[in-house]
Amino acid sequence: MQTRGTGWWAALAGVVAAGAGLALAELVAAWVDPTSSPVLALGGVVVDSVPPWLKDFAVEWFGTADKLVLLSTMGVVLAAGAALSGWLELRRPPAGRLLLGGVGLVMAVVAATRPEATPLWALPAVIGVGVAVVLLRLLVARVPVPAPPPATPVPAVAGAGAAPEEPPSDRGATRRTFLVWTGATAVGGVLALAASRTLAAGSRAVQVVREAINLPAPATPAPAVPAGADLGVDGVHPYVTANEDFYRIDTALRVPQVDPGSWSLRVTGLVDEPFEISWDELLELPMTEHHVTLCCVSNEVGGDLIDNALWLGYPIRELLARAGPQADADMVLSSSVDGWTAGTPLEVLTDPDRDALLAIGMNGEPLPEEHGFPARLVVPGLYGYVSATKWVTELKVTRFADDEGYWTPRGWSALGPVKVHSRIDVPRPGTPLEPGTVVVAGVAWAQHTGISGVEVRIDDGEWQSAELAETVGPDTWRQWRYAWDATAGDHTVAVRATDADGQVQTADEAPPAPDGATGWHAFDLTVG
Ligand SMILES: Nc1nc2c(c(=O)[nH]1)N[C@H]1C(S)=C(S)[C@@H](COP(=O)(O)O)O[C@H]1N2
Ligand SMILES: [Mo]
Repeated sequence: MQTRGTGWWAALAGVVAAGAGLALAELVAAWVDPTSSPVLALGGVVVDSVPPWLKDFAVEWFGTADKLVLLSTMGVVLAAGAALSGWLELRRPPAGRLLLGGVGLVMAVVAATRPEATPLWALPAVIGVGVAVVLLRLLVARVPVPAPPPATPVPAVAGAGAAPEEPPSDRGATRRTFLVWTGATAVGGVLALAASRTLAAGSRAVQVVREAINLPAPATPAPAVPAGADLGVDGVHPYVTANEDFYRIDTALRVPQVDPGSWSLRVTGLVDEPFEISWDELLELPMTEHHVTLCCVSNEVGGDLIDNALWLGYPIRELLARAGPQADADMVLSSSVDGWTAGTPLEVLTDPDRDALLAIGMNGEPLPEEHGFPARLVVPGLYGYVSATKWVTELKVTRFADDEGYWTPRGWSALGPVKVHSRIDVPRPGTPLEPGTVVVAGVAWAQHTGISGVEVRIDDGEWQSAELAETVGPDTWRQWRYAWDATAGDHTVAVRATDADGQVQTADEAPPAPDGATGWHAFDLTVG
């Protein structure tokens, strides 16, 4: 079965050659632009082509680890392809090199056609795969070949010795040669990868700039958070979420690094006076501070893709007023440095009673890089996918009839107002409970309308009013609490909220796509 062994060596050669090529591509990418990595570019295409049901599934199962899962899956698929190329190169040369080269070509095209790409972005894949193809040939040529089957003894011919039989030690040497070449290639790949990481770390200048920023004091400060906004129930999500605990959702496989020094925001499209504003100009403007609860449309009933923060920013309506939107416009298409877009109703952004912000601060700090540094949009009352553009660089005033945001052609609604919802944070399902008073508590939200009531139902009983915590206003969630006199046995607990317009959270269950999940958060508990 030595022939099979040979195939495995060739597969190993394929994996090592392709791995070293990709590592080299990373190194070139670190020099071209960190986001030009062909692997990330390919991942970006996968992310962009994900249908809504698969996105739901990924978010539901892996939450914020969905990117890690995607990259690991890609790693496995690429490694399998590389192994196949090694095997093909051994059996049917040059099929292995053609496969590798073909994949490399696709990666080059993919990288060069990403929304934020320049033609130079093809370079990492071209160089990386060029080298991988050469390495593949070199390594496969050194795959240890089993000794030929013992030849039938050739009768000695006068004047010439019999062909000397290959001594076993020679085969060992061949294997050693292969392992030395393969090992050296692997070491080279690891060094290239390490060098690319060091280069990338050296370009962490943005982080340094961010840490040196002193945010301006707000001209319009937010009202103080009342002491009663947090009910102090253990296990209930705090009223304000710490930055490091704030949920993160975006399509960026690598957090965009945006230097405020070269950042600007353009206001364009159907406006009388298009203009551009720099970071320094923005910091001179009178800032507003406002608590807003941000929610993802992919949030399942009972899910945690929702958080609340204190944002500091400049009202978007002021920016739009300066540009002067034309009468036929009804939408603002905001774009991020990485090409992601959101379509937001113009009337929401120009509403004098709604603090839609071009935010630069989050809970007293400059925006964390993964939450959109240096500037993003925050719009009370709309799901993030139609409003909360991070790393924002352009506001294009346009029409729903002419433009659409990133998620709309992917099966999500063009309009995304947040639906009235409530969630039980404690007790968690499966917690052992004693008969007597059990505190049931959680949060409820209906951003920009506000929550006017929360009710709890035990089994098939009557809906009972819960106690509502204080809040700074209608744009944030609200904690609630209900003291349940629990009796021994199995029970079902459910919650529903009512918004300030009197709309009651529906029992009808709907999935997140196309415009947000509905239904009551309810589950079983065992007491005693
Ligand atoms: N540039 C960019 N901005 C984006 C997204 C994105 O993919 N890219 N996702 C949006 C979505 S779907 C949500 S729910 C919010 C999440 O913001 P957060 O990560 O700060 O919580 O960002 C929005 N802004
Ligand atoms: Mo989202």
